[in-house]
Amino acid sequence: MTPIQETIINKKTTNKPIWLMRQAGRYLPEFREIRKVNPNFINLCLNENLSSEITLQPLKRFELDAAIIFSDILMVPYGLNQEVEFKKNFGPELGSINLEKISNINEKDFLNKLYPIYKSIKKVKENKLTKNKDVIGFVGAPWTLLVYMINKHSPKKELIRDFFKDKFLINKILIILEKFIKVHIEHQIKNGATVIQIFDSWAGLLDEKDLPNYVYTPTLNLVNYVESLSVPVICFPRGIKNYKKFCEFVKPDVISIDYDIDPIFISKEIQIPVQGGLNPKILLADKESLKKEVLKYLDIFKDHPYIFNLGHGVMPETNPMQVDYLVKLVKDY
Ligand code: 1CP
Repeated sequence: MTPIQETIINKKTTNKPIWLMRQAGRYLPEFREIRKVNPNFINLCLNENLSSEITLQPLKRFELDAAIIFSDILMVPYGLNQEVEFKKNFGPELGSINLEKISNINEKDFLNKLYPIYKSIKKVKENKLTKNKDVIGFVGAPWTLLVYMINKHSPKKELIRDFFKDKFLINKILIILEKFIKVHIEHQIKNGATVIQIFDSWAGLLDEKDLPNYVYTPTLNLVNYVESLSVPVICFPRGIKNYKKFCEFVKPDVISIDYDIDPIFISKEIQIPVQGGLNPKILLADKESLKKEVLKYLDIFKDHPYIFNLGHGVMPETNPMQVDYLVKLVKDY
């Protein structure tokens, strides 16, 4: 069993496995080299040789317990034939939605478009660098994908006005998303993903009263689906206030927490395995401050099944030496 599986399945507390959100990416010079000559981000995700190489880059440097596949949550809207483009210094920009076009897409066309992602996972799984480690597949939660599909760019702080105006459209898209997210999960697992993480990056934009409809129920359906395939599932409903309630409704195998939530409260109130929490900004500080914060999380979760991770992705300006120091601190604890 891998260290992460021991934490999740056996609820082991004596080891603290570690991987980092956005561990493959912009803070690594070897990634920037590849990115420089591959300006089209979608094409890069669909190049199985390069995407598998990028996935493995952090494992060559650091003693991490998992690889997370180099792809993006917006590959699902792309697979559904919505235009998706990543613009420099702006982020994603999506095309307008043609409900008829999206409703008519079949599984075969979707899989054909995303086929290189599955090949890339297979390559990563077969590489000796992932021996006795997990390969993490992932999807965006229906709510977060809906936000990008309707909003058409990052909501940053707020949704476009009239976001909820066309309830028919929203409900229709949510049904289509659930179906194809499941297809995407299934094929990641078939090709070697051993854990699935569901990113709900914009769960925090919703009012408490809307969470059951847009977050709890759609996510629960996915959690049940992943569990039916006998693979553990990690949920990251970023920015919600009530993680306890989320866990009671959705029952994931692991809950990933952001850095705004009090880890002491979580360790007392939540019994299931926990992941993450450390503010990624602390990696930009000096070693002493970093050490203090890392030990804080490790101490709080000493007797809890805990996977070390951040409360959001590694920032682009992070020095890889700091990541190295962080991983060593966790391994030496
Ligand atoms: O080089 C570049 O300019 C591209 C930057 C980049 C990278 C490296 C983007 C654009 N996506 C990714 C990869 C990625 N995205 C991974 C795999 C790599 C890894 O984790 O190491 C994963 C898991 C994601 C997930 C993702 N994409 C999320 C969920 C997590 C989160 O950050 O909240 C979201 C919201 C996206 C959308 C996205 N992709 C990229 C951008 C700039 C954005 C928009 C973010 C925003 O709206 O603010």
